[in-house]
Amino acid sequence: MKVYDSLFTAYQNQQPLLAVLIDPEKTQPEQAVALCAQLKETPVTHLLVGGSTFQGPHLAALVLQLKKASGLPVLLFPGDYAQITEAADGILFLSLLSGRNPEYLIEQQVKAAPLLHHSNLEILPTGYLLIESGAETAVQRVSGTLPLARNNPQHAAMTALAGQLLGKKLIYLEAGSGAQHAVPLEMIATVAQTLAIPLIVGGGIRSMAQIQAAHQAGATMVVIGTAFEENPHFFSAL
Ligand code: 1GP
Repeated sequence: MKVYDSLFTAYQNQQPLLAVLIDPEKTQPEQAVALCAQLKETPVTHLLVGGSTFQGPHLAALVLQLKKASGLPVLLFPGDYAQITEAADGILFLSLLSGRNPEYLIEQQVKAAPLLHHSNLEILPTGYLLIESGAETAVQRVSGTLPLARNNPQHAAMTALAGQLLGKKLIYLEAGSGAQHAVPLEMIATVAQTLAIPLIVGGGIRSMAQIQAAHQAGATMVVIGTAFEENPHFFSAL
């Protein structure tokens, strides 16, 4: 089954998905086997690969090793169009709908288009919403955009709905990697109730209780980056 079909089936069946974000800036291909060994017999269902600032040459090798060692679908989560490789199963083709910087609304996508034109990558059009989380995050700094207010779930829901109406297949609520505060549960619930497409939630989630709460609020997929980077046993301890 294609990746999006399986995501949509999970959404329809309210089956919780759990993704690990691997930052290629901090991970070498040789580390993939040991890293994936920590994910065996855990609830992890997908791997995302990407970062705000990565420009290095080893992306394809890393993705190939992760695919081989984990057996899980690997999706690109690029901070820049340079982070595209055919080695992955698919790409979250992001548009930063919370921001008002044309570079991340459409320019990066135009630069990516020739790379994706004849590609075999599964393309998953994704509305990406940055949510205020306490302090400035890398996404905010790199994109030069302001996040949406965390105390206005209705505005986040309408921004997400606009994304769905524009044809996005996924919405990603992002507090930012290492965020002080994760996306508020009330906001997850309001957005999820508004949408008819799967919702991804990440940033600042550091415990099983938070993962479960995000799923219960309506996230189809929860993304964990920092908690696993800091503790390789994070998932096996779940
Ligand atoms: C970042 O949502 C992801 O895009 C993961 O965030 O590193 O805080 O888990 P953390």
